[in-house]
Amino acid sequence: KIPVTAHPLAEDPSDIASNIKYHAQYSPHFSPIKFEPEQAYYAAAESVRDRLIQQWNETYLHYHKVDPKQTYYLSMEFLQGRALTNAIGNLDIQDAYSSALNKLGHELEEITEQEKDMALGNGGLGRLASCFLDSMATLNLPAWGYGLRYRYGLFKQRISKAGQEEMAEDWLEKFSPWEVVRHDVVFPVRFFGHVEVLPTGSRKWVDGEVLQALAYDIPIPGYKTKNTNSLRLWEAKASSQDFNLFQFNDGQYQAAAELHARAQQICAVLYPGDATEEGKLLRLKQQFFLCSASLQDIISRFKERKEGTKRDWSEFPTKVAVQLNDTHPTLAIPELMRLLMDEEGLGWDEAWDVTSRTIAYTNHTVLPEALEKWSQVVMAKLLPRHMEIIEEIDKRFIEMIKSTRPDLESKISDMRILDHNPNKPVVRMANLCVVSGHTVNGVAQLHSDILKAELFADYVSIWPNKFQNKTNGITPRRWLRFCSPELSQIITKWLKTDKWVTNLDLLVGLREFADNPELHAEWDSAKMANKQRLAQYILKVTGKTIDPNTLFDIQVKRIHEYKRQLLNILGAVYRYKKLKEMSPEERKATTPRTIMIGGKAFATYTNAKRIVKLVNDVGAVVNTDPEVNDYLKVVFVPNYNVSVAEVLIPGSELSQHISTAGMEASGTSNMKFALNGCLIIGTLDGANVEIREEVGEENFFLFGATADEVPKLRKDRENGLFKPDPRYEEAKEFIRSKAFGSYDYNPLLDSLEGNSGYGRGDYFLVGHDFPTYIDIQQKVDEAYKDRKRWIKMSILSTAGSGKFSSDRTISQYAKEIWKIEECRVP
Ligand code: 26R
Repeated sequence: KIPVTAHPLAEDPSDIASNIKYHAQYSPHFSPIKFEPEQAYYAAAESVRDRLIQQWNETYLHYHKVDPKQTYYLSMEFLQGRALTNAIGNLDIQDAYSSALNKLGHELEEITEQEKDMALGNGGLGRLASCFLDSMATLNLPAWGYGLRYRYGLFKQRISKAGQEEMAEDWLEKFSPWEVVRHDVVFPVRFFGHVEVLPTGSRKWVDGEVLQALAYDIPIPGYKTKNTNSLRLWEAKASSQDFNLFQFNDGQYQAAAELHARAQQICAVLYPGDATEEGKLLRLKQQFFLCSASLQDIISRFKERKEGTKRDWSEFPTKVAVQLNDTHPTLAIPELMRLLMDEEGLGWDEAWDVTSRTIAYTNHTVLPEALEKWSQVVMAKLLPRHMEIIEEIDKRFIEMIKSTRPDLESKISDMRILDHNPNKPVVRMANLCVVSGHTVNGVAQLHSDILKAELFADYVSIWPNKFQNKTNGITPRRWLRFCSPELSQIITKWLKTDKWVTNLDLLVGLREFADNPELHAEWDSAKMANKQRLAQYILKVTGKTIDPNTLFDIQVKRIHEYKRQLLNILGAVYRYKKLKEMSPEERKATTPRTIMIGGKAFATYTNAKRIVKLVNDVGAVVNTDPEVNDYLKVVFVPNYNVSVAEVLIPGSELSQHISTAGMEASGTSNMKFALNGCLIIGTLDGANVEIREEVGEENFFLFGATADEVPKLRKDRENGLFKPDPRYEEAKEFIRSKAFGSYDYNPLLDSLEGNSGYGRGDYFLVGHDFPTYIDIQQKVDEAYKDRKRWIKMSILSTAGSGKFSSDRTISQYAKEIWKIEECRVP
C-alpha cells in the first residue's frame, strides 16, 4: 500500500519508504520480482545519495563563489569501508530511515550488511585518509581527497589448512551507488616519450603514450552540517581514437585494443607486486597518474574560480594547499613544476616558489624498506621531463648547501635527492619531499621527534621550522557514535549532551562518574551487549563458539614482524603450557581469556604468512583441548577490514599494541580501542605514549624496552650479550616440539635467533621484551578479577580519549600547515 513517489528530500518515514520504492522501480538494477535485503540496500542507498547530491552541489557552488583557500589530500589509499550507516548517521536521518525500512519489511542493520567495503587501502595510512575526510567535512573545511579508483580493493583473505589465501576483492561486482562518474572531467596523462627543445628555448614533453584520467566522485558528508566534500578517484581510460578499427577489422583484436588494455592495468589493483621490473614500472605509473590528473584538475579549478580574469600565479599558494600522504604522491612536485613552466610559461624561480609554498609532506614510517627509492633509469624512461626537473632540484639544492652551509658539505651525499650509487642509481623520494615542501610532519610526538633526531636530522639545521608534529586521530562518528550506539547513548545520558560527538574533549566529563555504581552497571551491560555481538560474529565467520564471560583480548592490524604478533602468540603458547601444568583447582583460579588475532599478510611476505598459520595452528590445538578450553581460546579472525573492526573494537576489553619501540609511527587502532573503553597493553611506541599520558598510567599496561634503549639492546644481542629468559625458551621449544602440528616453524623461530631477513637475529627484540610482557599479562589477569576496578579503568580510558579525535588533528593541519579556514555552506 506504500505509493511509489520520488520525494527525494522526504522527511516523513512513509514518504521515505515511497522514495525507496521509487528507486527500486525506476533505477532498476534488478528484475522487479524480489525486494530482498540486497535490493533494499541498493534502493535505500540511492535514496540517501539523492539527498547527499543536493548538499554536495550546494557545497561546490558555495566554494566556487567564495573562492577560499582549499586543501587537496593526495593519497594512493583510502580505506572508506561502508558508506550507508555513516551517511545516514551524518545526515542525522537514522530514525526516519529505520522506520521507513521497517514499513518495507526490512531492518536497517540487516540491509547495511549488504554493502561491500570500499577497501582501497592497506591499513593505517589509508584509514587515516578516510578519517581525515570525515573531519574535514564536519569542520566545514574546503578540502578534497584525490585517489585512484582501483578495480579490485585490497585482497580478500581466506584461511585454509595452508594458511592465508588471497582472493580478488570485487567491490564493484554489481556497482557502487556512492560514486558519480563525471564525464566532463577528463585529463590526458602522458607516459614515456621525450623532451623537445622549442625555438623559444623552453622545453616540452612530447610523444609516448597518452591515457585519459576520468573522474569518479564520492560524496563526503560532514556530521550534521550541509558541507559535503568530494573524494575524487581517477580511472584510466584510452581515448576512443586509440581504438584501431582498421586492425580490429583485420582480425588483430588484441593489437587493436592495446592501449585500452594498458589503461586497465593502471587502476586494476593497489600495490601490484613489485618483484619484477614490470611491477615496479606499473606502480610508478599509478603514482604519476594520480599526481598528474589531480594537479591538472586543481589548476583548472584555480582558473575556473576566477573565470575570465587572468590569475596571478603567485596567488596559487594562497588558494591551494596540497598534502602528500607519505611519499607515494611525490611526483606531484615535479609535475606541478612542469605544468607551471612548460604549460603556463613560468620561469624556474617563479615555479619553484609556487610549488614549494603549495606542497607539504607527511611521513608515516621510519622502516628503511618502506622509504621509496625509484630507479633513475626507469624514471628517465617513463617520465623524461620529470627526471630533468628532479636533476635540477637536486643540483640547486647542492649549490645552496655549498654556498650557504659549507659545514654540511660532508653530508651532501646523504642529503641530496639523487643517489648515484653505480650499482643502482635511484631517486630518494623522501629527500625530494623534504627539500621541496614547506612543511614535513610526523604522525605522533615520538615519531616526529625521531624524524628530527634521526631520519631528517641533517635538514633540521637548515630549516628548523619546517618540521612539525601532527598526532593522528580517528573520527568519533564511525569509531564510537555509529559502531557502538549502546555506549554512545550512555555517554550522552551522563554528560547530558551529545555534543561530545563533535567535541570529543567533553568526554573528560565522565571522570566525575568513574566510581558511580549506576554508571558501572550501564557501562558493563553495554560492553556485554557488544561482546555478545562480537561472539555471534565470530561464530558466523569461524564456526567457533567463544564465551562473552571471558576476557576479550584482541590484536588486529597488518601482520608485520615489527608489530610483533609473534610476541602475542608466544605469550599465548606460554599461557597454554602453564594451564596444562596446573591442577584443575589452580586453573579455576585463573582469568579465562579469549585471544583474537586478525590481519592480512602481504602476499609475498613469507614470515608474516607463517605467523598467520601459527596463530591458526595454535588455535586448532588449544580450542579443542578439553582441559584448558574453558580458560583459553585462540581465534584467528579472518579477513580483517574496516567493517570487521566496527564489530571487534566495541566488544574488546584488552587490546595489544606491542610493536618494538620506535617502529610504529603512530598506530590509530590503539585510539579506537581506547575510545571504546578497551584497555591497552603496549610498549612506549607511537601514539601509545600519548594515550597513556591522557588516560593515566594506572590505566595502561606498559612493558618493554623504550625507543632510546633499542639500539644498544640490538648491539648487545649481536655481541652475544643477550641472556634469554627461561620462559621464553620454553615457549619457543614447545612450538619446535610440534605441539601445534607438523608444519615446520623452525625457519620462523630462527628469525628470533640470528637468521632473520634483517641479517641480525631478533631485530625486533621479541626475546628482550618477552619477560616483561608475561609479567604485565599477569597484572592484567589480576586487574580483570576486580570488576569494579576494571570498569573504572574502562570508563577512564574513554574519558581520556578526547585528544584522539581526527577533528583535533585536522584543525591543527588547517591552522598550522594549510592555513585554510572554515567555509560553511549556509
Ligand atoms: C611504498 C610501499 C610499499 C608502502 C610502504 C608502506 C606502502 C604503504 C605503506 C604503508 C605505511 C606507510 C603505513 O600505513 N603507515 C602507517 O601509517 C599510519 C597512519 O599514520 C600509522 O598510524 C602507522 O603507525 C603506520 O605504520
